[in-house]
Amino acid sequence: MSLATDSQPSPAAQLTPERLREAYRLMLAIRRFDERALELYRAGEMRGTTHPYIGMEAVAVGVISALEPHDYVSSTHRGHGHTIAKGGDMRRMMAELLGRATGYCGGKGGSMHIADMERGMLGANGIVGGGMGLATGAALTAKLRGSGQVAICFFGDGALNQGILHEVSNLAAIWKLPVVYVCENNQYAMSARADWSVAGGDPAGRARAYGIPGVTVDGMDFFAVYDAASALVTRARRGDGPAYLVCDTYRYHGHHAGDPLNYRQRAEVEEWRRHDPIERMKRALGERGVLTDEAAAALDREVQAAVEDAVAFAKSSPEPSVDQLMTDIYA
Ligand SMILES: Cc1ncc(C[n+]2csc(CCOP(=O)(O)OP(=O)(O)O)c2C)c(N)n1
Repeated sequence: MSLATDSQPSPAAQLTPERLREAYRLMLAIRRFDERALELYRAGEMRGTTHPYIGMEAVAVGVISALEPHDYVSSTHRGHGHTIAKGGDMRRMMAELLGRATGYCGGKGGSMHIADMERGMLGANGIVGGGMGLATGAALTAKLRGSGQVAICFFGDGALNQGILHEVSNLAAIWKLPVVYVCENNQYAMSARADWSVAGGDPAGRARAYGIPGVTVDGMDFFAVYDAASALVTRARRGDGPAYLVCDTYRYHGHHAGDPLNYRQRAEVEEWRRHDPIERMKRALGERGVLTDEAAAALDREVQAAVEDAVAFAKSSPEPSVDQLMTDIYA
């Protein structure tokens, strides 16, 4: 479905140089944070695991850049990118990964439970499709309160086949809720290929069953993601209801840090890497005269220093004390 209405410049064409550089910085931050998290896992410094967002940065940043700060986001087990793009604190994230009391969940939740309610980040989620009810519920509250907020529901291609997606899509459509369902089609659910496991061949086409827009974009391209997300968020905010946005993308690394990755061909990985979202963004900003190579390198150094600061903060933080064992639990 095309959302083009007139000959107005695209939303991305209207972004200021500052906002473009900030988007680039956020994409770099996601990559460097997750590269460092992988290193810490391999060095045996992290208990549990982590699901790297590396390769998919244009999706989180493209979509979340189209939001207002008070809008909502629900996440997945692969949640670091969403949290960083929503303005999350890398110190508290890293502390959570390393099980420290200063982490987002007091060190008791780990990578898959990071939430930041003050920033509208409703939480990562170990249950595939678990964010769907959260985002839809948040959109319902926004509608009932008349707050003008929009909710984004990020989920993977594997979650396309969870039953709850049908339930929330139907309710959101009949109640015209301000929610956009963003499918991060990174081609695999663990080792299951999307082109084998997702019936019908066209995930966005499923939106037709609910009478709502379904749009597919190149999820390795910040500008394509931002333009499509802006259009869908705008129509949701003005009361026209939900939509599906499918972003075709790729995870460069394994499903999680310990994945032996014996189910895909090296040539396939190399082909996707040729479309690297960060390199493409850097080139595009260079062509627009918004970011020189020197400025890009300086930003990278700045981001890496911030990640190292987060690691130092985490390592110097205490582990949760024994008296915290029974706090923050329901039963
Ligand atoms: C309800 C449920 N079923 C199965 C799992 C096991 N599981 C964890 S991640 C995953 C694959 C998810 O794939 P996708 O939704 O495409 O997200 P991606 O990992 O590709 O980002 C599965 C099956 C789970 N955590 N929850």
